[in-house]
Amino acid sequence: MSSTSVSPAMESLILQLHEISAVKFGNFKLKSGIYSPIYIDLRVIVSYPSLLSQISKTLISSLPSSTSYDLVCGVPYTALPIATCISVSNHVPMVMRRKEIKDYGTAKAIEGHYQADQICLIIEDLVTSGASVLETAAPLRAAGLKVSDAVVLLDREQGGRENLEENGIKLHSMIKLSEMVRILKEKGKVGEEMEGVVAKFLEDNRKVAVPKIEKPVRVKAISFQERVKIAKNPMGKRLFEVMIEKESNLCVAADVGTASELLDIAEKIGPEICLLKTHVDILPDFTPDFGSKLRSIAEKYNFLIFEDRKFADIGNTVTMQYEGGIFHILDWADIVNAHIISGPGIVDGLKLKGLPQGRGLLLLAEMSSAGNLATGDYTSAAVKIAEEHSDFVIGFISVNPASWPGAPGNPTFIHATPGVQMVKGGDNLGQQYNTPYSVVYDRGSDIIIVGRGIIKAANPAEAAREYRLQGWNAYLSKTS
Ligand code: 5BU
Repeated sequence: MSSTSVSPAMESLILQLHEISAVKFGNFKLKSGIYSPIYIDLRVIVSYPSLLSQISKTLISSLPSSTSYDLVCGVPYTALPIATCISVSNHVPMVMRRKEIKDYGTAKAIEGHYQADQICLIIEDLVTSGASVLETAAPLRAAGLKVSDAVVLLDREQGGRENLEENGIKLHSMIKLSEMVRILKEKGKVGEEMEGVVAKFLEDNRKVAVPKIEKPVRVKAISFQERVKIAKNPMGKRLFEVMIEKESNLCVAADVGTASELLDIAEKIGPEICLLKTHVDILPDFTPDFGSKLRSIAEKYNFLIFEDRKFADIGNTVTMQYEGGIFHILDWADIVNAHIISGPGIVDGLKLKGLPQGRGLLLLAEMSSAGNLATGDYTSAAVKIAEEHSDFVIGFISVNPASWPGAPGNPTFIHATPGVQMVKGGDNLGQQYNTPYSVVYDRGSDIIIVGRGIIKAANPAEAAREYRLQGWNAYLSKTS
């Protein structure tokens, strides 16, 4: 057994835990499935406020001073009151991980306000295999938070430290189980025989494997058939209809070298897509009849046209950019998109021209590129503007809408996500890719936007079909 010295404060804490029967000796089945001669039940500490406060203070002060964090999150349920005390007395905001995701209202895995890239410290009462800490770390990480440290009252010394280390989490424990038993023996609270039984148990169970992490039960997503009924903008409605008719939630980003190549690729992939995305300003051979040519292909194959213009100016200027210039985008693009950097006036400007023509607008709520600034409050501001203009705004360019506060949000809005390829990765200019399944199923988007994954493929039509099937199957999985 360890002979490390334990502070008088810690000794007193251990004795108090024993006093309130938070530490019991016998034969107990643990969460990991193994039987243990010692059982620690810290749920009772809520009945002893001064002990709870003492534990919270000792826990936080046991952390190395180099540990930094912006938020704390307690592993439900036992560590929730401990995390709350730490949050309140140290003025650190807390987030809560839901154990069950509700099937009504918002279906969030994480409650509370946070921003991607914030560092979240996990608080736990005791660690055996580390599984509970990992179950909490997974949705925090999925929401974009960084998790690198967990602080725990008691380490049962059964592999938790190592299992967490393998998952990039450093475990800080206030006390080890062997130390606790040693103190209790020294203070005459357990006999020598029981101390031996516990020591043998620890020896025999040095490494408990992490049981398979159970994912929280996911709420069935609302089908496009339901959403089309409530869509407010005719173009948004039409997009839902096309997706249903073609069983496609694939948008191809036709970033090819010339207008003729673009028309050519539109013919090839037309049957597979619900939406074709253009960057008309990259086409050196653009002619005024480009729009009508593309529209006739779109009619033939029943897809919509989305010019990825990313308007960003004041309302008055964008009316002219939308309607005029060389490209006359308003004449041929069913859908355009806009940044909200200039404020809601941009939507008013575009709406002035677009709404009478039956057009729709996507707002850039997030972007796919590394280090982009469309996060947190910016994303929430986009949602607010969309709600205020839901007659014209049909949805968002999103990356991880499932992580937004209030997710899944208003079902009339469509989420379209760029940065999609068959394997996760990126390019060397900051683009970041996720797979069709993770974008639609895990991240809660509706439409996958795929560029180079299809247009650079040896056979774009075949690649488009493959992406369509992947995207559509992910949609079917989340709605069934
Ligand atoms: P890629 O070849 O699949 O990386 O092309 C992605 C397309 O989506 C490309 O046309 C981009 O301009 C567009 N895009 C994006 O990648 N990320 C964003 O956040 C937005 C648009 Br908005």
